[in-house]
Amino acid sequence: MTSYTVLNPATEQPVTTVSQASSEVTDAAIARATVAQRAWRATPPGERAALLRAFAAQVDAHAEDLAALEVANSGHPISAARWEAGQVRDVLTYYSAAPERLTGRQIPVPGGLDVTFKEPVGVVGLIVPWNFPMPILSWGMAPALAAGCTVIAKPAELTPLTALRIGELASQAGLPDGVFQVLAGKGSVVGQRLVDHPDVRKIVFTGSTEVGQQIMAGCARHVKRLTLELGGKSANIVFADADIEKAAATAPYAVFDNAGQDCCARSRILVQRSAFDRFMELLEPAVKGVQVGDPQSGRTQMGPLISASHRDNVAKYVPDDAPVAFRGNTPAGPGYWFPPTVLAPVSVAAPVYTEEVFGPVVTVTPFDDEADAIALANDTPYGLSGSLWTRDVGRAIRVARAVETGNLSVNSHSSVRYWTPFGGFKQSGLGRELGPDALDAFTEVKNVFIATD
Ligand code: TAP
Repeated sequence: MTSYTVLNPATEQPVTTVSQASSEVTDAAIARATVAQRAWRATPPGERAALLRAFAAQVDAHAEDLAALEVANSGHPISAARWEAGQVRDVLTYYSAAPERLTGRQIPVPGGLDVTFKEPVGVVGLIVPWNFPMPILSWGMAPALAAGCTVIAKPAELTPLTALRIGELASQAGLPDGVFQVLAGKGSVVGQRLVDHPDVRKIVFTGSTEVGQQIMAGCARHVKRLTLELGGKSANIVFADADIEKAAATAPYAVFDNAGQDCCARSRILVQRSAFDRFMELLEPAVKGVQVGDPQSGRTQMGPLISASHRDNVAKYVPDDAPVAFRGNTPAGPGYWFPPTVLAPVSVAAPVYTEEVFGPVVTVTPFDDEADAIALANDTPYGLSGSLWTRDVGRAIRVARAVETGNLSVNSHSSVRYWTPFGGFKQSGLGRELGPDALDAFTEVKNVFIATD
């Protein structure tokens, strides 16, 4: 086995060293998961539900440790990391109700009785990115387990610590051996093996569109079930009739949350021309007021970027001659810091406007009318998230229906709610996670006809 030294992105100091699984170790885990799945799907629904509730209780009891681990591994501010650990508990609790509600249908047919069953797809490979290690793990893990699937999770190489700990908590909660396994390792080794192995029946992948395309091609060879949650370049559309103060005050949270390393980041702010100057006046103090610094402090709102190489990628979008309208601050000393940065005016052909930066960089662009706003918002291969601000209810509904995106908030900067479906249009992904129908992605419909004549 090889090993990987995890660095704290706020201090650049080693945190710990983690063993990385090989292809052979991955095969052994798949074999365990395949055997475990037969017993797990046969476990009475009430028992599966109770085990998921016990798992949620373990996460709750260790939420503070999990949050501290994420602060050290990912540099997330402690308040955000606490929310993330709570999200794992809440998502497990939400889906713990599902095993006992996994009902099929009875369909009227001549000559007999027709019923459908929702059968678990089997072993699920869950490939997780580094930006939200805990929530994204839970969005795939909890409904898959509830459906009667077994799960092998592969966290990102950079951020394995909370996933490994959650794997231990699953065992402590009493989940049988092989039902939920976490394999730290490289995407090109562990992730690729999960995609290529015929006994893994479904892949849930969250990450870049580029790797998602490769995974889709790999899954096609086995006609393997696949959910893809990919990149984004979402718009925050502000009409002149909106509550401009609120739109400007919340715009930094809509894009600088997790230092902009957020697939839902509204990294293109579009403002109606007549309100543009007023919006910029209000945005400047909001951006300069973002508290960037020690992730362990309860006052910190934004931490560092994940790595030195990622900071270099982000910095390429803001060269020395970039049109910086204003920017926030960063601490001096070690850490992969990048200040919240607002660019305007920016050409709609510029890479910073068209590409996913995945850092705390936002462009602000004026638009003339509703049609112009919709055209600008849709002028991207992505379609994951977005916000729009207006006091006109008719316009809110018209524009929300016209923007090609999977998740949209009106007069709000919020993104993901585990009670509601989440996923992307266009190159932002395939399929939906979360919400009441999430188990559809982990079950196959079986139709059975019973002759009565
Ligand atoms: P990627 O580089 O695509 O990596 C994502 C995961 O895939 C990692 O665990 C990675 O492992 C693994 N991987 C890499 N190559 C693989 C291969 N050939 N086969 C199987 N697995 C492979 O993305 P990232 O840089 O970690 O995350 C940032 C991206 O994720 C952004 O584009 C962001 O928008 C997107 N994202 C989307 C969402 C949703 S919900 N739509 C949420 C969060 C992030 P290693 O880390 O070991 O390479």
